[in-house]
Amino acid sequence: MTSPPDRVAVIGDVGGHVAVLRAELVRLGADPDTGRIPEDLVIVQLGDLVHRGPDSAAVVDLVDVMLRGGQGRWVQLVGNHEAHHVADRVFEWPEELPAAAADRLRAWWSDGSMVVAAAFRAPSGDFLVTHAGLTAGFWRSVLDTPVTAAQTAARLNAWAGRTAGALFRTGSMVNRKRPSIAAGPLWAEAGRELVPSWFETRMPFSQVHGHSSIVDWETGELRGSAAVIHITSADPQTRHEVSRLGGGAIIGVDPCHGQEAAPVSAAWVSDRIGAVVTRPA
Ligand SMILES: [Mn+2]
Repeated sequence: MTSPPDRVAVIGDVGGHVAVLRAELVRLGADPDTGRIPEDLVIVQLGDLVHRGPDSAAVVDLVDVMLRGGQGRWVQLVGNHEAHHVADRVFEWPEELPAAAADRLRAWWSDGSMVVAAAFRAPSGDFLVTHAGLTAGFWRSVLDTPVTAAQTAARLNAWAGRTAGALFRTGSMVNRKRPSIAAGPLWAEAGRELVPSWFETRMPFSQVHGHSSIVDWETGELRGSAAVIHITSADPQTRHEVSRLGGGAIIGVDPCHGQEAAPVSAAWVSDRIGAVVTRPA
């Protein structure tokens, strides 16, 4: 990267919907055919590229174009659906990815093209981006309370390329476990684990995540305890939700695609930013 970018766009879960991803890239001024990304922009895709929709292999191909053509301005994070192919399996999934696509996910993981976390600093705060969000319990007990988002991203990215470890710790979404305030950053459920985990702890920075939503976007209903609902607001035009806590905000951008694409989805775009951190320090 030659100069610090002005903006970061965080693209939520794609779920095998290549047409949705292509359209969003064009909207952001990127070129899905060459991978070119405007020089003032960094794009972070927060994982769960594959499964559910019809075109998982095509999504992997498109992201490969962006990684090659984006001059370092595409930051690919790992989601639990990528982890299913690059690490020990912790859940069953009925679909098989074509072997070439699964091989490519493994290559990204082993060569450092796909990482765990990104961090950036904007006028509105210091931000950590992970697939499912960082719970207070994981931040405390596994990461030892790093103070900045950049330090936290560096500690999380120390797991990049590995196939086992605390990174892959599940939560209540697997095997119907009880909610855990120390669920891992690939699995924490927004309404029952991620947001409540920070009720007793001042957030050291803000976060952007995908993976799950507090809002049922089909009905507009908020799911969770009264305390969670009280601090959360939702924008049905973008399918972004914001929970305001002491010390920062938790911003959810999972549009909740199913086998069919969600009717609306949009990248979350920051205000002016400083450096993006994706590698271990
Ligand atoms: Mn997920």
